[in-house]
Amino acid sequence: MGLLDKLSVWLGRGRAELTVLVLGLDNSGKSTLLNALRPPEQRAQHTTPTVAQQLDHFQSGGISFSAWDVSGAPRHRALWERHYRRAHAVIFVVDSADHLRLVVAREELELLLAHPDMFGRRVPLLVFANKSDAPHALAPMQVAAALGLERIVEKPWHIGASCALSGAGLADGVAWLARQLRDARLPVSHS
Ligand SMILES: Nc1nc2c(ncn2[C@@H]2O[C@H](COP(=O)(O)OP(=O)(O)O)[C@@H](O)[C@H]2O)c(=O)[nH]1
Ligand SMILES: [Mg+2]
Repeated sequence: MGLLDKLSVWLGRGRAELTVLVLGLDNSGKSTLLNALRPPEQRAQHTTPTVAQQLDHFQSGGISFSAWDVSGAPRHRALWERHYRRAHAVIFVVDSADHLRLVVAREELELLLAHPDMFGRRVPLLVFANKSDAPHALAPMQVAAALGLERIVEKPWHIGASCALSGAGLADGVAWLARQLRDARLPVSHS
């Protein structure tokens, strides 16, 4: 059973259509993470960046996942921001070994949280301190401090270490997300 199947079982299958946005800087591991969440039969064996871009969306068990690189070209910003309105949860992926770009990740997270379609909404925010296997990877507590997570009050948030390559840490994070979504008593969307 894939992680995603577990998530839909935890949530109660068919209860609601859920949209989960997977956001983070390029190279943080979003495509790899999405591939690990995918049901095994849909999993890509080799992901090249070009192919991965097309593979960065999938739907299974009433849950849709979309991943977006939130760095670079500001003109593309509207591409992922238009999905904020419908998002039930956000997974923010950080490369915990990329110390230099943590400040950029923080800026992007702040833009996300301040966006009119996100601000004030109780959208659960799951942060993966990814690449925990890499040399010099920061611990989740250090990543949390660098991102300023303790200042977030209007959204439930959680940070956990992950290794998207091996899948380590993903189940714990997804279990937290499932609990948040279940407790939120989401209205069933008919869109
Ligand atoms: N060591 C390590 N490498 C990872 C991990 N997750 C992703 N990578 C590698 O980081 C690079 C970028 O990953 P990718 O999923 O394409 O990042 P994206 O740009 O956020 O979609 C690839 O070479 C991945 O194999 C991880 O947890 N640990
Ligand atoms: Mg990618």
